[in-house]
Amino acid sequence: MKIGKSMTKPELSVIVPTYNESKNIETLAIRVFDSLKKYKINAELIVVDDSSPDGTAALADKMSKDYPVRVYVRTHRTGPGAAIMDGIRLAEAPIACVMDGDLSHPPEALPEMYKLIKEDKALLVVGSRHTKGGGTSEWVWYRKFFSWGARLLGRFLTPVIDLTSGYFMFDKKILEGAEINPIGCKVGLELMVKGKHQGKVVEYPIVFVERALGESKMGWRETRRYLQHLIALSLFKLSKISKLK
Ligand SMILES: Nc1nc2c(ncn2[C@@H]2O[C@H](COP(=O)(O)OP(=O)(O)O)[C@@H](O)[C@H]2O)c(=O)[nH]1
Ligand SMILES: [Mg+2]
Repeated sequence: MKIGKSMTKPELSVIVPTYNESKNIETLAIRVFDSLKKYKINAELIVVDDSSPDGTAALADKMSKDYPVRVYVRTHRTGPGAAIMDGIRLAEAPIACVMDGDLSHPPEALPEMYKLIKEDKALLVVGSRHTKGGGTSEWVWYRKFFSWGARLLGRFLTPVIDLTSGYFMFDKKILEGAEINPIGCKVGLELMVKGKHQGKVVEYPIVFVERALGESKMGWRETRRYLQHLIALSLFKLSKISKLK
């Protein structure tokens, strides 16, 4: 589906990949624009939907009558990573943010994250569950274990503690001259490792809220892609180190 142009040039593009988020998308849009309006930040919301059967795209499109929402519908479901990359390509603002559509990532953090970039304190801001003030709602032991394992595996790729966070904002300058092609959904990790951020990366504390409505779509496929992604990023890192020698 074609996507229109924004009416006025936004300062911030918020990108949300969606698959069956009809129970969350309206609340998400309202909370995003409410939180940004208080600080007079002119933003657009880009919903990248993989033809969800539950009508997420139609609901998001309805929101576009009242809010600067643009909807891009992909005909093939190739996963959140590819959807996010499409969203980044479509973003019209100089600063872009990626967040989940299930209300796990608090939109109320957007203004502070934005300020860090605007005030030149960061080129990449990661919404972090593992920095002082951040957290998660109570997780079952195996989820904690997998999350810990996923972070441990990526430890030598980046100093960022919450390296698997799906909530991140960046100045689009960090894409210039960088070859960004993530395997799987960890686009944030790809930017941490390959983005031209000159080390200006800040973790901003967020409390991750468990999805209340709808279902999680993450499974073994994304886990496998994550492992492949770690291998690709490790090779990238090693090739950079050997070039320096
Ligand atoms: N466009 C698109 N979005 C997806 C797909 N799978 C998941 N998502 C979205 O990606 C975000 C994170 O997915 P979620 O199921 O909440 O993963 P979890 O938080 O790891 O359980 C949500 O906004 C989902 O709607 C997909 O195949 N295509
Ligand atoms: Mg989720």
